[in-house]
Amino acid sequence: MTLTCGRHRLDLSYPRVMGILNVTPDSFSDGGHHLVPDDALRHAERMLAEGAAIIDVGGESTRPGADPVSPQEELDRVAPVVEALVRELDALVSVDTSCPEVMREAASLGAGMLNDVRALEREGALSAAIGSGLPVCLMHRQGEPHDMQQAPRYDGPIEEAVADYLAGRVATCEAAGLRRERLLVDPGFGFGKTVEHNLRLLHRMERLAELELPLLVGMSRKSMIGKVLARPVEERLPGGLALTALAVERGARILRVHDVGPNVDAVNMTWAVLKEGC
Ligand code: YH5
Repeated sequence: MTLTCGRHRLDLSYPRVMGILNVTPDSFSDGGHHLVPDDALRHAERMLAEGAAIIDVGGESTRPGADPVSPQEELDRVAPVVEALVRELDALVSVDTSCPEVMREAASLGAGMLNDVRALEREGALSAAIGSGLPVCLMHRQGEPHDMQQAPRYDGPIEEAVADYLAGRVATCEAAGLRRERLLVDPGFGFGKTVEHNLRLLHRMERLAELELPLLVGMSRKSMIGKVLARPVEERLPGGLALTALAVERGARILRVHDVGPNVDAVNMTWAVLKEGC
């Protein structure tokens, strides 16, 4: 129930919140192409004060239709921010990357976790992750960001497809020498899934709990909320809080979110009720 994340230990005996820190040029920029680590640092500081246990730093936009980013560009975006968060805030930093070079550099800069939306499928990623010594989140997806939302379909129940895929990746990682104690799994909401797929996957998430690994979920502001409620991205927080409560009830142990304070309250309130059943 405790994950060793570099020099940090993460207690997962209760659900924790991971704050999202995007370092793509459209998020922190001075109007040109210079990232501003100071803004990123202040945003992270606020998320930690609001109760985030982890800061997830991502330099590749994996939104549907996003352009690919070179490893060097991703490294240039992510490395200064990881370094600053570790040095200035002693934060538990997770790095949202599929790129082996970024994994290695992040680990050497003091990151505590790797978060890979491609579940270490890129060439060299599995051995880079093993070498990092860090825990890794393996996420399910169908297709690649540029085409994944075109016509997602699954033969049979989606939760079975997702559970089978994740079990297969866990087996591959273990066979390569990545210890089970270092793995987390994530159903990958929005990654090659229709709204109906996403809703069913959350409804049946107990199927994924059968993998007996910590479950991480990311639904914050995603289009499943937008489509059900007909809300633009800036009005999706209440819908997201409902999903957070349901995910906690169905076994999620890390909630990856933009709005940390409100989600910490939703998690803690839900947990207070669930604890009564222990
Ligand atoms: C995830 O689910 N997602 S990046 C579209 C949006 C809002 C948010 C407005 N990295 C996940 O956050 N890592 C991303 O619509 C992730 N799990 C894990 N482990 C996409 C994202 C987003 C996309």
